[in-house]
Amino acid sequence: APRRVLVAGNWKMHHDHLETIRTLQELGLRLPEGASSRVEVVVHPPFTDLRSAQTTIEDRGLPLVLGAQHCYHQDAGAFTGEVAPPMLARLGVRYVLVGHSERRRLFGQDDQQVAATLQAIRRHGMVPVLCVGETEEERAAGATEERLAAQLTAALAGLDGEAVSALVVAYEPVWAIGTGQTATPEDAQAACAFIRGRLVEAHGPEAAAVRLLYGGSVTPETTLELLRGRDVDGLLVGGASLRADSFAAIVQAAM
Ligand code: G2H
Repeated sequence: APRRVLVAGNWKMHHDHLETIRTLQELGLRLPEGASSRVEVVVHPPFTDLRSAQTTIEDRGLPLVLGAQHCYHQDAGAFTGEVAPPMLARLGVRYVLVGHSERRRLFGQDDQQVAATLQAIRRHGMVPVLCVGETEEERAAGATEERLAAQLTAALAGLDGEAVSALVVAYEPVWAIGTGQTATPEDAQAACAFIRGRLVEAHGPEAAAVRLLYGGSVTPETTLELLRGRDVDGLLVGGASLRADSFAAIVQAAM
C-alpha cells in the first residue's frame, strides 16, 4: 500500500484567533478531494488559537489534525507563562513540536529539557515531533551526522524501538530554516536515511517505522522532489503553511 504522507504546518508566532478561523475555513475549501486518505495534514497554531482551531475543525468536519508548537514538561504548578501537556491533550492536540531550533537557540531549551518534554508529551498520549538539525558551521565542518546523532541520543535515551516507532522526527537543517534556502532532495534523503539507521542501531529494529519529516523553506514547488526520498515520510512547513492557498498546494503536491 502507498504510504500516507504527513504534512505539518508550523505557524510559529503568526495568526490571531480570527485569522486562524479564517485560514482553516479557507483551507477546508481548498484541500483537494480525498486528500486525507493520502496525506495526514496537521496545523500547529499558537497556543491562543488552539481552542478556535479545534472548534473550527470539529464544527466543519475539516480533514485536519491539531498540533501545538511547544509545552512544558511538568503537568501543573507554579510555572508562570508555561502550558502543560494535559491542557493540550484535553483540547484535542495530537502532535507537539519539541526541540525546534528556534526554541533551542532563542529560548535556551537544552537537550535535557527536550528529553523531559518529549517524555511528558508521550505520557499524555500525544505524539512528539522531535526536531533535529545541524547549523551551517557544523555542516561546513563535516559534523552533520555527529550533530544529529548527539541530538537523537540526548532526546531519546531509554526508549525502546516500539516507543521510537511511534514518534515523528523532523530533520530541519538550521541553515535552511526561514532562509529560502532548501536542502536538496538528496541532502534531505541522506539525512533522513542516516537518522533512521541511527535509530535502529540505538533502539532496535522496530524503530525503523518512525516517521521522518524534512523541514526548512519547503514550498509547493519543492514538495514533490523532497518527498521522492524513500526515507522522507513528510514535511514540516513554516512560512508556506500560513496561507491556505500555498499550504493546500503543498498538500496537493504531496498526494
Ligand atoms: C522550519 C520550517 C518549519 P520554514 O522551521 O518548522 O519553517 O518553512 O519557514 O523554513
